[in-house]
Amino acid sequence: MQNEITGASAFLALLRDEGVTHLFGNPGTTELPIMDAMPDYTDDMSYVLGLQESLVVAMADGYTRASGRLAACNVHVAPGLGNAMGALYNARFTNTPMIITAGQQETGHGLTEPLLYDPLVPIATPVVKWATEVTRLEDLPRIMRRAGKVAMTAPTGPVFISLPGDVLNDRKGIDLGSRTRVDTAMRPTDAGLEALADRLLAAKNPAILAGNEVVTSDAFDEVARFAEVLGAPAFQQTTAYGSFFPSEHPAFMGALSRNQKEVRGILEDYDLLVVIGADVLRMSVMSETEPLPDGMPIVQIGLFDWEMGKNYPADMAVRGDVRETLLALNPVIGARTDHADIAQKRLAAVADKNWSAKRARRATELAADAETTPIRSDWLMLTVADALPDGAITVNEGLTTSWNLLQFLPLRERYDFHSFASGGIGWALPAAVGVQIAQPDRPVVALVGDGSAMYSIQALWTAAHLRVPVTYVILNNQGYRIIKQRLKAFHGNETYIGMDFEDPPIDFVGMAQSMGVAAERVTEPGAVRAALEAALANPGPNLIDICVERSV
Ligand SMILES: Cc1ncc(C[n+]2csc(CCOP(=O)(O)OP(=O)(O)O)c2C)c(N)n1
Ligand SMILES: [Mg+2]
Repeated sequence: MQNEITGASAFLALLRDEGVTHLFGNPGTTELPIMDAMPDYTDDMSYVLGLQESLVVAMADGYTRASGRLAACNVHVAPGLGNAMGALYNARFTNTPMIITAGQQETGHGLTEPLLYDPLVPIATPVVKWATEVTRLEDLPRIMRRAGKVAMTAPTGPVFISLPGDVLNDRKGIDLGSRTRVDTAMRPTDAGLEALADRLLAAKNPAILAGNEVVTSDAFDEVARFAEVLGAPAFQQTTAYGSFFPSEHPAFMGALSRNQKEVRGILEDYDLLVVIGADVLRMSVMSETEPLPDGMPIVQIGLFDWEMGKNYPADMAVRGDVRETLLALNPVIGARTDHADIAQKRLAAVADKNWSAKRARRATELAADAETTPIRSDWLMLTVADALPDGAITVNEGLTTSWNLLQFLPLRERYDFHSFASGGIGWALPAAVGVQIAQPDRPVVALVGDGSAMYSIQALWTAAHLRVPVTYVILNNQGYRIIKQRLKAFHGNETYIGMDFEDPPIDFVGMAQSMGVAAERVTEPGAVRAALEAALANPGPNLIDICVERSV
C-alpha cells in the first residue's frame, strides 16, 4: 500500500519530478488545494505570481525559451484560461514546452452551471499539443507523465490539463511513477549523409535558412561550421524570434524580411535553399507574390517534419536533430576533395555584403542622427546594441522602433535574443521576467513599444517583487505607429482613429515607480547611453521611458 497523498500534493510532486522548478501562476478558489499544498514544495519549486493569466503564461514562455527547461503554469478556470489564450498562442508558435493547468469546478458541480464554469479542454485544444481533464486521482500520474513527455518531445509544445477540485482534494494511495523522455538526438544513416552531401554539393550557389531548432538542439557552432564547409551565405528565418546564427560570422547575411517581393529578390541569387530547423518563409501580410522563386529547390533538415514540404515541396527532407546531423554531415562535406576552395571563394564573394559589412556602413550613416530629436529608431537600436555589456540578453517587442534591431545587435550565443514571434503583443514585459529567472547571471534588456507594454504592464510588479534586474526600455511614440503606417500604406488614409494615446499621455515613469521599479524618462539622444548604463548597474528592475520618433 502506497502512502496516501492528496491530488494537489501529487500534482506538485509530479511537476517536481518532471523537472519543474518554477510554477508560474495566478490563483483563484479552484486552485486553493494547490496553494494549500504549495508550502510543502517550496524548497524545490518557486511560485511566481503573475497578476493576470496572460502574463503568467508569457513568463513561463520566456523562462523556457531562455533555458530549454520545462515550465509549468497554473491559471484560474474558464475566464483565466481565456485571458491566457493569446500568450498560449505565442507559446505554441514557438513550440515552447510547457504544462499549463487550470483549476476546474468539481466533477458534477459543473453540470449545474455555477459561476466560473465552462468546459476547459475545448477552449485550450486549438493552441496546445494535447489537452485533457483529470477525472480520477488515480489517473493523475499517468496524465502528468504523459504531459511532460508530450511537451518535451520534438516537435515540442504546450499541453493543457484541467484539474477539477474533487480530484485535487481527493486522497488516495497512488503510485507516482517516473518520467519518460524521448531521445530525439538522431542523425541520418551514413548513406543518407552521403546523399545529402551529394545534393548540397551539386548546388552552385546554395543559401542557408537557419531557424529555432538551432537554439533547441544547441547547434549554434555547428550551423556556423556548416556554412563554412559548404560555402553558403546564411539567413535567419523570416520570423527571426531567436538567436539562430552567429551574426559576426562571415557567412551571415541577416534575417530575411516578411516582405514577399524582397525575399524573392534575395533568394533569386541562389540555386538551393538549405533549411536548417527553420520555418520556410513564414509570412505575415498576404501578397500575390510567392516569396520562393519558381522552382527553387529546398533541402530541409530538422525534427519538425510538419514543416517539411508544408508549403513548398522539399527536394530532400531529412528528419534528424540539427546538431547531431550537422556534426555528422560537416566532416562528410569537408572530406570531399576540391570543395574547400569553392566554399572559401563563395564566402569571400559576400564579404562586402554580409551582416558585418552592412552594419559598419549603416553605423557610419547613423552618426548623422546622433543629435536628432525625437530620437531616431535605427540610431537608438545601434546605440543600445553598442551599450550592452558582454553576455547581455535582449528581449524584443519594439515593433516599428526596433524593426531593424537585428541589423545592429550581434548574436553570439543561442540564448542571446528572444523576440515576440506570433504577432500577438503583450508578451515581452512578462517574458523578460521569465528570461531573467532562467538566466539570473546575465543582464536582460527588454525593448518594448509603448502600446505593447500596456497589454501587460503589471509584469513590472512581479519583476520588482522578485527583484529580477530586467532593464525595461519603453520605446515611446505615444501610439500604435505600425497600425498608422499600415492604414496609410494599405488604405491611403491618414485619419488615425483609435491609434494614439497622447491625451492624456501615459506616464510610464510614474507607473513603474508605483510598482516598485526605478524609472527615468529620456528625451535627448545624448542621454541614452548613460541612462542604460545606470539602469544596468542598478540592482533590481529598472525602466527607461525613451521618447522616440513617431512620424508615419
Ligand atoms: C494581442 C494583440 N492585439 C492587437 C494587435 C494589433 N497590433 C499590432 S502592432 C500594434 C501596436 C503596437 O504598438 P507599439 O508597441 O507602441 O509599437 P509601435 O507600432 O508604436 O512601434 C497593435 C495594436 C496584436 N498584434 N496583438
Ligand atoms: Mg508605440
